[in-house]
Amino acid sequence: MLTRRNFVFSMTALSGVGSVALACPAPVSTEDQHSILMLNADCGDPNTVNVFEPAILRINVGDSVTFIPTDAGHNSASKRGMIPEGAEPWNGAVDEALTVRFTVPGIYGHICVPHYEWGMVGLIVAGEEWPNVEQVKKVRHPGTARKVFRTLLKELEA
Ligand SMILES: [Cu+2]
Repeated sequence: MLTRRNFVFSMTALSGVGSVALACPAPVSTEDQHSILMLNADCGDPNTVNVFEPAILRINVGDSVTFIPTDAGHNSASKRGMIPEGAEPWNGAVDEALTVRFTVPGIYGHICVPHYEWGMVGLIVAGEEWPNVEQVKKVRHPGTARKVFRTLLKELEA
């Protein structure tokens, strides 16, 4: 399990090594348990701030995902209109880990409430059938979230 202490340690260990990219811990995944890190900056691109890592996560129906508060100030909440019919919405507390199990196939859009309009959003895709894909595309978003969701959906369908 990833802890804040591990993360701080790895940051410290790498400081002074020159221009190494941000020391981002890899999200831990087992067969049916996955994690999404909530970060202040993208690991590969420090200019992209406030991100879910990974931004797109594909899982099997029935798998669980834990949102991990690697950096402070973030949460994950399902976006209204962007989860399949019959699925349970979620709204995690800022700075707290939250585990959600995905029992309904489809696409799930989620947002960080404090950074939604700045584009801190992501997609979780459960299973190979996406009954709600057209519905998901119709949802409107403020600011940068619009562009990021559009990019993620394009990536997903590519
Ligand atoms: Cu955030």
